[in-house]
Amino acid sequence: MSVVTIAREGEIAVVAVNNPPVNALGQMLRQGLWDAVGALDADPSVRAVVLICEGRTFIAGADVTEFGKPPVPPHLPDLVDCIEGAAKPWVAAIHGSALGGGFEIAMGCRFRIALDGASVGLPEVGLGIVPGASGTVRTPRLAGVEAAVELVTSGKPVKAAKAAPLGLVDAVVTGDLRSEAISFARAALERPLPPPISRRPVEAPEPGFWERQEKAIWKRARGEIAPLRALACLRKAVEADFSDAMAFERATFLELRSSEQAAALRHVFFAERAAGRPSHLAAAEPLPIRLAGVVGGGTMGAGIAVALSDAGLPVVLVERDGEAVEKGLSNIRNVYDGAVKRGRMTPDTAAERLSRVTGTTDYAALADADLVIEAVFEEIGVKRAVFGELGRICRPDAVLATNTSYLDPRLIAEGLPNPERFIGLHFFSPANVMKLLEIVPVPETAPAVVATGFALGRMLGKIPVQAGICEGFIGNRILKRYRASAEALVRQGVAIDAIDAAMRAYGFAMGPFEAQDLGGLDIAFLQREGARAAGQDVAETLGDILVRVGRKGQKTGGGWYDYAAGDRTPHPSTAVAELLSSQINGKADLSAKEIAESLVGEMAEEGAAILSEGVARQASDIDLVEIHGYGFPRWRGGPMFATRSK
Ligand code: 3H9
Repeated sequence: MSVVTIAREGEIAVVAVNNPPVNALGQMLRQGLWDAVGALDADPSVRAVVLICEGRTFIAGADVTEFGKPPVPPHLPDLVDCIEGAAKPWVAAIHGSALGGGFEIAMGCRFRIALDGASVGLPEVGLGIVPGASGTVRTPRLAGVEAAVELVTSGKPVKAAKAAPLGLVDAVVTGDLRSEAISFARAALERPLPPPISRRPVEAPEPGFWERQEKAIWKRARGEIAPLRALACLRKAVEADFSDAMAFERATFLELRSSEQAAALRHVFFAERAAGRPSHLAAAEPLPIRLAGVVGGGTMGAGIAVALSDAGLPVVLVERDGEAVEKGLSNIRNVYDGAVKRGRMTPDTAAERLSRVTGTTDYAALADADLVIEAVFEEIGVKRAVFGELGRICRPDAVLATNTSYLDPRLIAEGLPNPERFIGLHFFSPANVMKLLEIVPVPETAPAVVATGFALGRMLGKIPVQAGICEGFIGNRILKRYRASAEALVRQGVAIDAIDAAMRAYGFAMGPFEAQDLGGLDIAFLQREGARAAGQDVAETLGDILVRVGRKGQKTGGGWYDYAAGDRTPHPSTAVAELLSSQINGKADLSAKEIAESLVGEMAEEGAAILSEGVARQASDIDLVEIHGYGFPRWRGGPMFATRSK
């Protein structure tokens, strides 16, 4: 079947694109559209053209799978020019998303109308590139410099309702898009046509605008190059003429397309899309989830309840007594209040989502739940008692999940009737925000239950990754190695703040020691103490030395660093230097690059061990865990990608 077909509605031609799954602009589609312009220009009975797409979305952009290959004509910028230069006006009829090259094609059209709920955007910076078919040059001419800078440098799509007042689309319609677009085209023919976007003037911003933007983007980007390069293209679009700006954009696009950062971001793009639908579960049918339960209303349980309610599920929250139920519900309320305060949610939406959660002390309320997630205190006896109750009360086919971080799920499940419905679902705090979900089956877990874990991940908008059983699963095991390796550098005489600064320069928001001060050193300490009490041989860490004198992090006024009261700025601590002096041998002189390479290398080495033991199914899963759970810079592609032999 052809990827482009042409139909007629009187004097209006309707060009329909059908290139599943997302109508990406592969060579065949570009050629098809190019030929359509020629054919319709040559047909005197056609007065206007509607461009519409089949399937789930308008054109979602260039075909990213073509990026590693030599470009084949017709090139996208030429196609956009060709549509713009057509003798008849084209109207882009947008549903789903018009993204990247898709929105650039829409800007080649004389008009853009969008279905209510559709979005438009230029997400290229997320792929380590800049728009390469006039996105940086036409957008400021269409919607002004400020809107263009926001759209291009953030990469975030905007919904039609917001796009219309910005001038990105001419009209928002409801109902049947095809007939609305045909009516729009007919009406447009009755009026003088607006000039093509390339010929519209662009107003320069006020003095200092570019410098301010550059500073803000530089700070946000933390080493990511595409947003700053995109800003440079936008500036050129305002300060040079159209064709010079196009040449500048094209050169920047081609340079970045073959950059290491773009390769890393493409790797993450495809890994994320593959994550939700693992091939080994292709034959397993997920179980339906209509009613969910959460046991435990602490920070983690409340966050999980919010995530479930946000996805539209009714949630039963079970706690051990009335006071704990109230506390759990108030934890949930606080999350929604915070979202309203920050303008992320309307009060009505927050109230509706809150009302989907009911609190109780009675396990019987879980009798009809399809899924129950246990998020109680990390202690084996407490968790087993919960599953004792769940085994008694819940339907035999209900999926029962533990949110343990460190305990062995096999021990938690011991004695549970129908253990094939048991699974570990490891959320990351705050559970309603963090994208990562580690899915940890026990040997008995049925494939359909594992598939249900993945389906839940998709439902909650998370990145689900399957992990095998070992201490810390994938993420916390690598975290442990990372922290131990950072401590080893301190023992060799590398300064604590030099290590943190090196990891920030690498792209992390925080270094390993600052991060521990923020989260508290005591949790990992207690865990080590627990293992020691159980007879395990756990070596004394530098962190242990600090916690033993009460330095648990910011909450105690000091950890690896000192803090002034009410201020989160870390100050290197002479007290810590004294406490640790007997542990430090030498004065290693490593550059920031050497420090980061050493620590990322350690993470990757642990990752390799995890892979060889079968704890992770593929290297890209480890990268996703680090990016979505531990702040690894996305544009580095994750530790496995960053250290792969090239
Ligand atoms: C660009 O346009 C550059 C230009 O400025 C200049 C060029 C000269 N290419 O996400 P989903 C696949 S850069 C190839 O699960 P959804 C995806 O891998 C591009 N394939 O669907 C998956 O494959 P599979 C700028 C693509 O409904 C399938 O489609 N555009 C592309 O949840 C379904 O994907 C973007 O960055 C692509 N461009 O979401 C848009 N996009 O089934 C990226 C998707 O084999 N795309 N695939 O696993 C998206 O954001 C989402 O796919 C979208 C649909 C919102 C459209």
